[in-house]
Amino acid sequence: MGRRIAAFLLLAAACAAQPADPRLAWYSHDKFGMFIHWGPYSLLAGEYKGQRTPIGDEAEWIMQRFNIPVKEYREMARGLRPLKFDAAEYVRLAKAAGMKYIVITAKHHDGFAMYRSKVSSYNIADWTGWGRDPVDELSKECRKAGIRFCVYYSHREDWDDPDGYGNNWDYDRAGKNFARYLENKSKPQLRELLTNYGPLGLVWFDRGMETDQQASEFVQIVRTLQPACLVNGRVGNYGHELMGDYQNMGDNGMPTGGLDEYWETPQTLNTTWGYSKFDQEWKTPAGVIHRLVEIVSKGGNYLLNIGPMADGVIPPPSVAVLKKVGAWIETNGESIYGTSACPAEFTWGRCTVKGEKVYLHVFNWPADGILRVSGFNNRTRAAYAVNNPSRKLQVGRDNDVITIAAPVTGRDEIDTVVALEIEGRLSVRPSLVTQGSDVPIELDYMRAQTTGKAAKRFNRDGKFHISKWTGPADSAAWRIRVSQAGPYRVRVRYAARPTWAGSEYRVKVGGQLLTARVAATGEWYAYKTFDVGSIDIAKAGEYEVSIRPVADSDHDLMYFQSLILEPAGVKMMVE
Ligand code: FHN
Repeated sequence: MGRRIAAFLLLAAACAAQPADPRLAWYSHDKFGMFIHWGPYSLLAGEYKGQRTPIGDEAEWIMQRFNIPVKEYREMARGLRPLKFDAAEYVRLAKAAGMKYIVITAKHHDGFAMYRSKVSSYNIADWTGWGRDPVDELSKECRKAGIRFCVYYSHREDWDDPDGYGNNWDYDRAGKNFARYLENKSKPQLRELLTNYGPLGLVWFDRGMETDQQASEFVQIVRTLQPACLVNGRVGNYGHELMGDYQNMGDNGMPTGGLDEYWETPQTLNTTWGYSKFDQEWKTPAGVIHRLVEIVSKGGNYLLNIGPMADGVIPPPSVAVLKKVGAWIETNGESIYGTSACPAEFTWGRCTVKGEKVYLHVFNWPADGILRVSGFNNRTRAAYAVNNPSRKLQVGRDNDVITIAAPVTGRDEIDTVVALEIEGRLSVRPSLVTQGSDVPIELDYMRAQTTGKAAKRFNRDGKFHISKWTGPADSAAWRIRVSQAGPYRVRVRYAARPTWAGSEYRVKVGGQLLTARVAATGEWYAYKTFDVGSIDIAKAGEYEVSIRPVADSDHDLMYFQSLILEPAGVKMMVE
């Protein structure tokens, strides 16, 4: 092994980690939360005057989908008297499912408050004559049970308020005063939620905000009234930099690999968030467990939604699925809570890491019953199935591959978790990017090893990139195996804001260096591909490739997407 490659392996072990923010400690430990979408739309249950919201559509959007007049929707909402609502039952279910936090819609886009609000009488306690406050009841039951209580608040969208965003069928868009909506309803209601329900784990904003200034005012209200309370990424404009404490994937979204930041994906148990009597497309317990493991193995949190019916009853199929998920977690929870991402993928499943243990999640046992784990540099101590820790499994090595003999009995058909005890912290060999014949080598952000502050991130516009790098210690690097010697064009694909233009960066391929200056591409995420120069690869073999800023600065180098090595004579399509 060449000296350069060996140095790179050391670098890989020290790849960039999430910054440890103590406010996020509970969040990164807990991993699994319950999302609840509940409001007057649950009464309509996906049907308005014989028209249905189709499967795959969102039943909580029914007011907007059918342009239901405010007056009519308000009358309908009077009928929301959830006589069977039992907050303790909700919390028991979350606990039984292994969920550690609950986020309930305190106000969704229809503008109806699901708590007793002094700001607007259009709320469940006063408007319906029911007189109870489910947010209050839930917050108290959560506290008793040790579950973190959190609220969802749609801060921009409001189809009921003449000045709110989204209702252009009852209200003339041109006549709206959005700032007045923010001052008169949205901010005061947020203050109520932060004042009347004890400590909140987090506030979950949705649909972004028009300007950074407006978004930062919402963040500020949370920071002032409850400094420990977290704010999700959707508080801010989706097209701009993160303003909250962690990133949200798109609805039901999943990144292709691990990210170097805190993130969460909101997903739902069927295909709608609010209750629809038509939608019976429930995920299976295996589907939920595999998603949970995939999310945790990529360093994220799973916020899984239920949509209670108008009477307060949670649809029985969701209860059944969640209880089965909980039974698996009851046995295997140590492989989920408090773990961190595992940067390796296997044909048989995934892995999570805690201290000197790697949890191997086996979704499909190989036919010969031998689990093969490649890519780990560590020596091993022992292995056992988490559901039967006293019976040690045989561990061997076949060159670089760790082999573990499957337990003969007690395999879990959804996910058998094998704990592999290793010496020291997990060190994973970075994957080798191998060149196909005569094709460009594309080194993307996801396969990079990041160092220093450089971080793989979600850009909230639905794409991913590397950012946060401001100096020479922050880099992205790859190991490649080149099969074709000769000249190569080097191109870099990135987005850069106007104020970042002119910063120098350096691309290194083996011992060859190229230096270039960043060009502005637009205000935010306008990715473009730039030619950096050419290099000569004298012979086929393994090389290290890296990119980093040349000097320290007070801003990001770029939003990096990929580095492309293009053999001379092979043309790539670039935008
Ligand atoms: O529009 C909403 C939708 O109704 C639901 O609340 C989801 C949950 O993440 N968020 C929205 C759009 O992203």
